[in-house]
Amino acid sequence: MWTLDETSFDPSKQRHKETIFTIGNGYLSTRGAFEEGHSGESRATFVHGVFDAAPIVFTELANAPDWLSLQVVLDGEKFSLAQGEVLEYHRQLDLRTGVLTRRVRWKSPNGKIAELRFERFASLHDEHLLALRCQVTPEFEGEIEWRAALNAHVDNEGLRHWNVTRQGRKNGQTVWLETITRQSSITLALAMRLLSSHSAAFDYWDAEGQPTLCQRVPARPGQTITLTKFVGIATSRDSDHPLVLALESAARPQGWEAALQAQTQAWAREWEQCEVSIAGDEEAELAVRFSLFQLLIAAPRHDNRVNIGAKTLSGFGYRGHAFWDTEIFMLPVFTFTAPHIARNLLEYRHLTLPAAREKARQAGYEGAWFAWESADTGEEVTPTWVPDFHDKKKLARVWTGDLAIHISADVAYGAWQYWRITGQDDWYARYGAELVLDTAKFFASRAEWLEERGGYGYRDVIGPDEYHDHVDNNAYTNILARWNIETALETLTWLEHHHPQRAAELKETLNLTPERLAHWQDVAARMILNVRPDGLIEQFDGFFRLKDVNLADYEPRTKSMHEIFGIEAANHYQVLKQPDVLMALYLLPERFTPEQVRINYDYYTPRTDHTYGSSLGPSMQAIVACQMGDVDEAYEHFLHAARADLRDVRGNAGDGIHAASAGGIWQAVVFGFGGLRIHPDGSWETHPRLPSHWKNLAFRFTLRGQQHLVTVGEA
Ligand code: IFM
Repeated sequence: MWTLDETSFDPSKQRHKETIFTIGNGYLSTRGAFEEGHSGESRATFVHGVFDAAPIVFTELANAPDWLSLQVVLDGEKFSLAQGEVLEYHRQLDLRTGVLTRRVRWKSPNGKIAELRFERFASLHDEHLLALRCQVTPEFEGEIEWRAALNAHVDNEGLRHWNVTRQGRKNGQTVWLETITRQSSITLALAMRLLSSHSAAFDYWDAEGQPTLCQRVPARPGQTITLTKFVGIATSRDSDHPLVLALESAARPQGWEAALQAQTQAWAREWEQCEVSIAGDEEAELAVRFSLFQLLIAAPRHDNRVNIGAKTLSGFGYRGHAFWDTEIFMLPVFTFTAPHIARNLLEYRHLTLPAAREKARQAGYEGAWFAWESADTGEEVTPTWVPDFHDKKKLARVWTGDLAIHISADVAYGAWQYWRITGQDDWYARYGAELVLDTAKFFASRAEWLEERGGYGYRDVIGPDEYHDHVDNNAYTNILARWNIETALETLTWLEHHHPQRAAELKETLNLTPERLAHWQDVAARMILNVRPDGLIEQFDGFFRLKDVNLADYEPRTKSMHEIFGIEAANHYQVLKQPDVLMALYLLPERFTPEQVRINYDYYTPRTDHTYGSSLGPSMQAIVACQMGDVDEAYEHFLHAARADLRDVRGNAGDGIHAASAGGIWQAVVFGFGGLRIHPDGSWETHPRLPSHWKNLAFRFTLRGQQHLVTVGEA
């Protein structure tokens, strides 16, 4: 199944639907708001890298000037779903082509009937081009008026980011608008070129910040009239002359059909890399394709200075900030299907090394400590205080920016995995190795010798399970930190053999003296891992002494256990927001036996808040369940992840796509049900475990430059 369909409009679901009908091209995304607008909408376009200062969250992606705006006036009455009567309605997002279509048969309050068909896409072929077409077929005799605009009067839920610098009309059918962000001084230019099926001249309304072109055409019953709106968009991040680039981009397409053909071909090439099909389960197939689509429209193709935010470019949630969600959940999708995108995302981390080093230095450590929430510069932008969910008048302290140190190992893991899967040695020598070495340096300096435990560990951290903060020796953190340090030592040996000059350079710049390397070895060898003799790993020091809880006693519930217990009290219970120990076991399968995975799976699974905890959890839980052979349970978790956005089961999809979950859905299909394993020597095999109703699963992946197609099940 390739389409997402909506056959009636329900204003109460508007924000959710705007999110899932988001279109984009890796340069920007536009939420699925209506061209004509609707009250209560959350209309937004986000362009990668266009951040501006904001209170509390430090910086946020600025909602760009609106390019969609189009009013259709039928014999003096403005088309709007808020009035008149909707006789027919169908909205469809075609994931194969990235085109969003809406067809409405509408009766105005005065009884004028017309069919309106809107189509739009953000060109994947030309990332500075946006295209919109409206076709109106009236059932009355009279007049139809188009009012097409560019609009700088937009905001981020109340906060305005734009000043208008200039605007104008280039020729009869083209107008333009230039704006600048208020604090970061990023110029953004838009140019709008209209093509009409009717020859009447356009009037220009020079409204401040809203250049508008209007055309009135005669309406005849059954005769379709068409308006095409091409919009060029560019910023000072792309060019010294963004207005010129915007005008050129808007002028380039020959017409709608030509632009659409280029779009269709570009998407066909995209899907060739990563297509997944599941016979026997339309919901699962749509969910994985939708997830891929959402990741692909957020994935920077030509820019290594940006990352993908936790809500992609599809909503205001998390303000465009990027987390470990990228390296652990989304990046594998790109590493295995579109390595050029993965490389851009990792190079962003490389470019933000100075900020990561500064963060470590300011806290009294060495090496690179990446920001838990990262935006344009890589500086820490995690809000320090946010409104408490129990009482919005109170503030709650957010500790992740101070304590979630595992982010550095997550970045290192992403870089190392990219190397292992793509085999790009030169890239690793130039970029990846430095990420791995400098994060290891951080972990070695942050480790404390804990005399009473006879080992090294990390006090006062937060692991993936954020229901517990200020914990000592979080299993995920310690396991990944040890892996990071060991991998750095191996990396250095590899560099010395294969890229001796680069090895010497990095030893010099990172001050990797023999004493330091000996210390790394010691830290890794004597890292506290909290493993009991039977293989069960304690999530952090003292976890097993916390109050145990039977989550079934709280059912039915509609809230997370964090909300039920309260932020402070949740610390005292053995309840997890998301898998923690299991995540480490999943990422480093060579280091744990199946028996050890089983014992940890059995312990932690019933203690995890799968339904209302983190959206990052269910897909990972599904993968480990598959590995355990619990396919039915795996499928339940998978469906929960699959429905986070498509059915809004968590009630917050309006804030934007759950990007980590989207990446996790692909991983669950490929590594979980498909059972794909890559061995250290570069060979691969599959251990499929398909749900009984899946007749066939097929997916593609690329390993060391070679594409493979895996098919499992009935031919
Ligand atoms: O990174 C996640 C975190 O693990 C759980 N809270 C939400 C963050 C952003 O998705």
